Amino acid sequence: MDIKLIQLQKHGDARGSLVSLEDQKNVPFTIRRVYYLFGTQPNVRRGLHAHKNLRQLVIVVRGSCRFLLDDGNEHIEIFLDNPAQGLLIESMMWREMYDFSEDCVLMVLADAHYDESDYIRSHEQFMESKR
Ligand code: T46
Repeated sequence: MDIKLIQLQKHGDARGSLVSLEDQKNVPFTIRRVYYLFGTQPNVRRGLHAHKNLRQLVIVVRGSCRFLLDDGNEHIEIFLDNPAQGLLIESMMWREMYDFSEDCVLMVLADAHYDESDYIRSHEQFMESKR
C-alpha cells in the first residue's frame, strides 16, 4: 500500500519549534477545512469510515495515536507522534484511529468542506465500492 508520510520542515531555535503549512507547497492540495480532535477518551476507536472524494493531511501536533489504513486489499498500522510529520490520506481509504495518548491533539487539513454524504460508514459498503 502506498502510504505517504510528508516530512514538514521544522524551524527550531533556542526558543522552540515552528512548523508552517502552506497549500500547494508542503500541503499537496488547497486547504478548505481544518479540524482537530482532542480530549479523546481511553480505549476509544474513532474514524471507522472512508471518504468517497476527500484528501486529508493528518498531523498529531501533540501526544500520539495509531492509525489503521485499509485500501480494500491490505491494511497497515501507523504510529504518529511527530508534529513535523503529516500522514496523507487519499479518497477511498478506510481509516480507524485508536490508542490516543491522554494529551493527543490530532489536527486534520482537508481539501473540502464537511459533507456527511461523502462518508462511507459501513466497511461492507466500502468493500463493495472497491470491487
Ligand atoms: C476523518 C477522521 C480522521 C463536523 O460537523 N464537521 C467536521 O468537519 C467534522 C470532521 C465533523 N463534524 C461533526 C460530525 C460528527 O457529529 O463532528 C462529529 C464527529 O465526527 P466523526 O464522528 O466523523 O469524527 P471521527 O473522529 O470519527 O472522524 C474524523 C472525520 O470526521 C473524518 O473525516 O477522516 O476524523
